[in-house]
Amino acid sequence: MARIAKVLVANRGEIAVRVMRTCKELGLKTVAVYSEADRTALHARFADEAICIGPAPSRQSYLVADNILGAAKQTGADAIHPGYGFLSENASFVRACDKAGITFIGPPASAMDAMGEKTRARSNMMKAGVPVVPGSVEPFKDAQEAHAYALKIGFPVMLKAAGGGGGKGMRRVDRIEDLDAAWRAARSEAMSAFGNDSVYMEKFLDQPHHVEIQVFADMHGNCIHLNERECSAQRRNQKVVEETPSPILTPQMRAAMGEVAVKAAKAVNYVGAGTIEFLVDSSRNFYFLEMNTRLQVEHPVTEATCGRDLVWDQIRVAAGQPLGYTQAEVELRGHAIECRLYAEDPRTFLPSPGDISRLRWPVGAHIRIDSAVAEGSVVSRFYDPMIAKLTVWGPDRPAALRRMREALRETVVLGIETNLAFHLRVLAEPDFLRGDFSTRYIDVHPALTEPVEIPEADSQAIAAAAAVHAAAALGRGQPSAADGVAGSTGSTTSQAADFVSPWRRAASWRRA
Ligand code: MV4
Repeated sequence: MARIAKVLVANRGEIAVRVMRTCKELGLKTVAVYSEADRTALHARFADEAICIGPAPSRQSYLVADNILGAAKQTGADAIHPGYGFLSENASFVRACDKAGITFIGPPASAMDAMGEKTRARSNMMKAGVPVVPGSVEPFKDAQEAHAYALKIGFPVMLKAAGGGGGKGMRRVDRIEDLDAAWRAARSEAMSAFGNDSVYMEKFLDQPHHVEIQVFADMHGNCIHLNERECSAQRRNQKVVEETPSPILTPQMRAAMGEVAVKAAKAVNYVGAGTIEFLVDSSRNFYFLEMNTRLQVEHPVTEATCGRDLVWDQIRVAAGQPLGYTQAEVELRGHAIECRLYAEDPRTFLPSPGDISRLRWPVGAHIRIDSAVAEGSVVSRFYDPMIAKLTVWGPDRPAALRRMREALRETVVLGIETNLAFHLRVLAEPDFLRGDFSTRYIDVHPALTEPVEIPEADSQAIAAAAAVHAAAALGRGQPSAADGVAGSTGSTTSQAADFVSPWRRAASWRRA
């Protein structure tokens, strides 16, 4: 049984803060690491101790295993939580932790190896009796082989990089005459993304759903699942909205997918929190896509419906304790939705770094904010532009959707551009409200991402109006004139609430 008393969080931003919160609840000491660009970042200030691990670029700081291990030794941390991204799925880092006698809060290196490469993962899953997307087991030696295989399984096909997931090195091919060009493109993209130009082939699935199952295993042979997350609302391989339960799953399908996910995790002797991603086709067949051997960004929706703290469970399992609950005890209560708030230009979807001049989060029952920014924070161009996650829970899907809409309407982020208005559009879009969407959802609803003409609004007035709205929601009535509202927005709460209409509050949607 490993002793864990001090946890170093090898990450930044919202996930670093989120992990530290649980550590504090457990009475564990926390160590933050930060780059020179993050000297004043919230995650560094949130920890008991903070160590600078290098210059702003992640390659010189958050991705340098030696610097992180050095910080752990210097501070006497006995465990490292990697968060997501960065070193979280790096098997050599896990081995380095093992060698240094530091507990890695995550799966063993061997499980990462077994799931890291897509072709290896597929062949491991096939051996275990887990359904995988039909296609080749091995990468092809040359274009000739790819041709022959495509003719065998029939078009359309998907060329995919063997080296890694996330949509890089992926090409849909509809006709034989397009195969050579796609083959070359996939290989070169795979090379630059993963340093490995191996490419294999799958049958193309049309408008699949992306449904993933949360799994959890301990060192004592217990392995369970905590239901699914529906992640079909994505743009360019970036998730924007996630929810659980999935609107397309029946209890029978949930049980079947859960059972397969547990089988997949057991086949690689998994320990800790993991996610089995599936593609679900229009006939509701489901296929293993890949395994994420980490805690995921969207874990709060699972926590909201299962009533568990997954980081707490991760720490206990890493310390060698049993999971402590059985499959039969896993709950699925109500419905939870997460919206990812990105600092991005609403027209180009390019990151929009800058200084946050005004910030107001929604308040209320069953609303959760995971964020590591505050008024005055700088959103750095060096890192992921996700600035927060809004998660709401409701007794059912319509209730959760209503709560999310109101939560978004209470949210104010000024100084940078965000996708707040995009989220409000999704939450008003009929197909989404019906739960009728696949991974092509955003592509087939171009109106969601069209710019809208809004009047130039005064940022001070908008923030003040939001304060009125929030005060009214809390039943505190009118704020004083000192809050700067009366003169600019009129004096009734209804007008003030009106003034914070989605388009205006997204003041970042400036006139094009
Ligand atoms: C597919 C597919 C259709 N058929 N594979 C995209 C990300 C990568 N992890 C796998 N992806 C896909 N693989 C076959 N054989 C469609 C996608 C896909 C997708 C998958 C999950 C979530 C969003 C997506 C958006 C577009 C395409």
